[in-house]
Amino acid sequence: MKIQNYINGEFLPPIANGWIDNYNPAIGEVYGQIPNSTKEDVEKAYEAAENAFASWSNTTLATRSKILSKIAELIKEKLPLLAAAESKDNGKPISLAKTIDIPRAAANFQFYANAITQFSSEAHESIGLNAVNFTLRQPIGVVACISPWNLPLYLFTWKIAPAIASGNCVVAKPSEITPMTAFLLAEICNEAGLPKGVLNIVHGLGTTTGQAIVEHPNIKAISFTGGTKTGAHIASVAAPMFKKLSLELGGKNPNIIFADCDYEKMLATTVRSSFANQGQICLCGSRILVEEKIYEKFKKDFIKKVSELKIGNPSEENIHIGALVSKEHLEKVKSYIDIAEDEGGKVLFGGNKVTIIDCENGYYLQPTIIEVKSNKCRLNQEEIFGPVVTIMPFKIDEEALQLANDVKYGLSSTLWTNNLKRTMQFSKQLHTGIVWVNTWMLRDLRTPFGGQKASGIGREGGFEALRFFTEPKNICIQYE
Ligand code: TXE
Repeated sequence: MKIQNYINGEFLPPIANGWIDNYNPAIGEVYGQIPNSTKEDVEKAYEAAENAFASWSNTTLATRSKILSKIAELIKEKLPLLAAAESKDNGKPISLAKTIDIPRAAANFQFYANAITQFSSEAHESIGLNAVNFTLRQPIGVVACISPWNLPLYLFTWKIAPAIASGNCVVAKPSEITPMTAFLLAEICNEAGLPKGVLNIVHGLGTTTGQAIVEHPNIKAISFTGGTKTGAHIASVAAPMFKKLSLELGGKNPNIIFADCDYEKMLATTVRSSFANQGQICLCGSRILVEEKIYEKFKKDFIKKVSELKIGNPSEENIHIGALVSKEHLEKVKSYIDIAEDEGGKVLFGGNKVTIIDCENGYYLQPTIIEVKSNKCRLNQEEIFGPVVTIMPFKIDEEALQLANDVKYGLSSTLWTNNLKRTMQFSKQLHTGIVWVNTWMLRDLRTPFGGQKASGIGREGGFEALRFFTEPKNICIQYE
């Protein structure tokens, strides 16, 4: 099947007729093709967006809200189709796509359908000067949304929904590795009555299509989620043009476990936070730090639980771990396991590729637990982004905090303790954008979402995203 670009409400092939193969990671076979769009396609998408802007930015909030709600409704209606497409494209268990990815994509639209009707700006009265200031928050114009392959529709819609809710028109690019649900979303947008040109989706490689979007002089803001290296590159291209940037990048998140925690809840959640979506979530807790007192017990119990996870064909309902997203990614993740021993680490569980009957060429890897001696090793410093976690013990709070913060990344952290004083001390001193205490991945869409340090700049979510996608303008009126 050939996916098409979505420009000005129409489905179009790429102008230069360049195509890329699309793989099904569960079986390692090509099952379709996607456009490798060039600068010309991006220009066409930009022009459609630019033409739609005057009208869309003047559309009432009630109308915008209604259209976004309709999109949410249609996503829910088509959940089985979208979940199957996501699982096939990405390799994730169908159960995960059905319960997390697709419901969240609908929730993103529903949330911003409501949020835009509640968004407000400030007024400042300059007392004694007979003046009043108010802030106009106007849409930026044509903006770009570029998203990755790990949570394809979930992250694509997390950007698009606030961008269009606040009156912008969008040129968007999903990952070339997982383009299918973005393509299906385009059909939904037409069905929901989204006016032509408000959302335009161009498919293609990061280095061609993505680069053309980032370089476009009139695309004034870029919301990007992806690798830290790509984020740095995009920032270097965008900075001289003074584009507004929101970058949600990689993580190397600590999962800090104290002996006084609710042990069973911690254990069950830690299995999830380590291996959900084959460990391919930027929020996964890939460095597990355990208080020495319970280290040996935790090690034994954790290995046992992880050994019970079922790896298999992602289209089957009862599996926990599906395929990694691509052959290249599988090799990258495996290369970290291969250096474990040289780095003084010991593989406690897993470490091997897995062959699944009838899916012999799929990209399967065992969930892998590696015990490390130091936080300085590459396994603990670099984002692996797969089903690989490291564990190491610590003795006291200060040591745990120091280890937790001793990485270049700062996206999220998880803390397991029932001590309130410790909770507050860690919450204040952890250098991450998100701190989960006695839970993981509990998301309230109103909260600011994003990272510190090499995990990015800016925040998504809630009104933060609406602020990002609008330009504040100070109006100062003096009166007699
Ligand atoms: O991501 P890329 P990749 C991390 C993870 C992974 C690594 C590389 O560690 O192993 O990044 O993954 C588009 N201009 N994360 O290479 O390339 C690209 O087409 C404009 C963490 O797959 O960053 C895709 O749409 N766009 C992350 C998007 O950027 C460009 C999730 C992300 O792809 C571009 C994914 C360019 N020059 C990977 N180059 C997270 N934070 O959740 C690429 N793209």
